[in-house]
Amino acid sequence: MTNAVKIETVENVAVIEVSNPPVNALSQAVRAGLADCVAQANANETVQAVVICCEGRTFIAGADIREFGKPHAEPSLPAVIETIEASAKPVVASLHGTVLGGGLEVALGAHYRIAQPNTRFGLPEVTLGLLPGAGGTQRLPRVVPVKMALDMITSGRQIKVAEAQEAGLVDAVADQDDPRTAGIAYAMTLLSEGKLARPTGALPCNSAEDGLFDTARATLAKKMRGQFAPQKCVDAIENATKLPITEGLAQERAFFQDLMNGDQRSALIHAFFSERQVGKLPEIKDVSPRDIAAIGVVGGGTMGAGIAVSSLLAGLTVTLIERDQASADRATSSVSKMLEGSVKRGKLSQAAFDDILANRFAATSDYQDLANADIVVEAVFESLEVKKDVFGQLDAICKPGAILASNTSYLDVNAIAEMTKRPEDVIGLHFFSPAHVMKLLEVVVADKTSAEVVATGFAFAKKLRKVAVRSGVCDGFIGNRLLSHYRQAMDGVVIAGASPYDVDRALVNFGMAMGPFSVADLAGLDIGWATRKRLAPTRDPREMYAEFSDRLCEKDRFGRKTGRGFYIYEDGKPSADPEVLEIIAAERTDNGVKAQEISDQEIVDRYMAAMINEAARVLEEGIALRPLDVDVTLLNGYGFPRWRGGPMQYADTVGLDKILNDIKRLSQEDDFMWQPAPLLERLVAEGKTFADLNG
Ligand code: 3H9
Repeated sequence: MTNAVKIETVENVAVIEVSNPPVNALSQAVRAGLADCVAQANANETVQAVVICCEGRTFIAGADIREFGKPHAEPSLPAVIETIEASAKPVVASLHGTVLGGGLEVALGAHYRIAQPNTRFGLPEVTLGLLPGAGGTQRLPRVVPVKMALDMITSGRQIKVAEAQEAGLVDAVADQDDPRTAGIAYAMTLLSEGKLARPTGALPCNSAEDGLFDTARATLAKKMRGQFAPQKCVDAIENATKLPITEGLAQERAFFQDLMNGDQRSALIHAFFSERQVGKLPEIKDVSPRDIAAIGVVGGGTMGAGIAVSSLLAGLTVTLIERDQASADRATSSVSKMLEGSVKRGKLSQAAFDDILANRFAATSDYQDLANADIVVEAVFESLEVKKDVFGQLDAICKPGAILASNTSYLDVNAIAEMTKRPEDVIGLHFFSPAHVMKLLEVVVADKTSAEVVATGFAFAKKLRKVAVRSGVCDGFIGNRLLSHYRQAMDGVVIAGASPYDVDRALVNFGMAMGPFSVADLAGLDIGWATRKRLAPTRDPREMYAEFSDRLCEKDRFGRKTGRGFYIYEDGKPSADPEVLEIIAAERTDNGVKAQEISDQEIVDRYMAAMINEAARVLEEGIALRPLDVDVTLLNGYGFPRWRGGPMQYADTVGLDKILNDIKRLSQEDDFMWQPAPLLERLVAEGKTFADLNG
């Protein structure tokens, strides 16, 4: 027996307790310990019932994902669960915390389930590119309706106790707050009622309504485009309704192994761990963040209002400053509209909505109202002069220790910090639009920003339930700097012969949430235009400059907000516009370019090569600390397909030599745009990967 699992007898009940912090994952030691203890309990004549429970903050939260991709160590989880299910004595799983994945499968292998009132249940394997591989697809639809099992398994969503009890997943809700005591008491009650072992696998599978599986396949093909696991989940659950359990389990195992060996599984697990690693930075280790309760926001446009809403939804108090009372009133109405949306989606109660507007939100035109703010986020017009002016005013008014943050998406945070007498308190907090929805927050650390302020930036992001990535200062930080570069590569593809619609289609098929020209229309073409004008004086004459975007802006075609950009929007629906193609064709003619046929694969290759090459530079300059910071940025702010893991993971998957070869090939057409990044060349020469740099 191992330390991870211990067994003790209390009267006639054997209590098997797992202790494997932090989340009691099913490592080899836990699996072996469970099987061993269940065998001991069955061999012990004084034992009449068995309880499985866990120490710490949660029941088992799943298989140990760190073991995935490594050689398998016996016993396997399916075998352990079969041992539990085959126990001649009734087995009770006493649940608390988050009962997830393999943890829920262990609970389904037990004969009875009792749960603490705030327990949550889920089979999130699909979010890791897998299906439940230890009987979950076969046992869950034997306990709850098939439709519900299908929904839980293909979405990975967690359910609460009330739903679990109503569906039959838990038999009882505990009235003692200790899972061990609750489990023992429940086991004794079952014994007193003469209850026997009740193996889930021996129950008939619930029946499915006609067409359920085909509809699910079609819906998932759209909703989880490009992913294999959701379809395999449907196949496995359909098997449960048709095959004997032993065959269903064997098929499930085969599907699981297939998915386990695939790139999508490694990419999704890379994303999972990277999002947990991204906030672990040497500079803030053991540094306590400052307290944050009162937030100031300067500017009540879409961004400012979104930042205010995000903070309000996190329980913070917000004072928003606009230039005059009329603008402040408009900002109040935008904020309350966004909050109403949250009420409609069931994310906010009507009472909480009323409380926010009455007590936690104010919009004014008086900077003095920011005197007590713990942090002020500036979200005014993207002009260095305007921002410098705002920071001068904030410096004069805000209390000592208040953090002054800029939401700039490109500008120099060092120059902004210089406008204050407290550059150590100045930081960039780059939110993404809509700020109350998008997960990413770039925490931009300027030369003089103190570690305490960086730590507070990360703590603030956590409060807002956002994923924060550290970025150094450069034009566009991590995300927008990459975007400028791959967008330029796509402008090159368009001049060479593809249409913006070809580019968007190829990249959406690759898995991007949107193509770059649709993104530009959504952001507003005037934004990119302003940036191009700002950078014009420093532009290198060797740089290829496509003018078609400027031509559109000159015609006041600023994208969605004006109803026309690269696309025409009617009732919000985009369609291709022949006039755009004419503008592009004219530019080709002016430059003596003969349009070539460019395949979708070539579009993807150029897009990825540009993104990866620039990311290698961003890494070498220390703007991003590790490749995983780049991946987390692109996954959470730029619609990069999670199942490809991010651009750095993608590069490792296809091979860095292939990326370098693409760049070298393209440099024959444009040797300014396509200069290989020295880091990429070095990694290829040394036979290394980006993952090797993650530490
Ligand atoms: C599965 O079960 C397959 C089976 O069907 C079949 C098998 C044959 N393994 O998220 P947190 C670490 S697939 C290893 O910050 P929270 C995590 O990396 C699995 N480590 O805490 C972090 O480490 P560190 C299905 C894990 O309170 C620490 O624990 N299960 C695992 O915000 C704390 O994590 C899942 O997909 C794991 N399974 O959230 C559940 N899980 O401190 C995945 C966590 O070194 N986990 N760690 O950075 C979660 O969703 C959340 O971690 C949980 C806690 C909700 C449990």
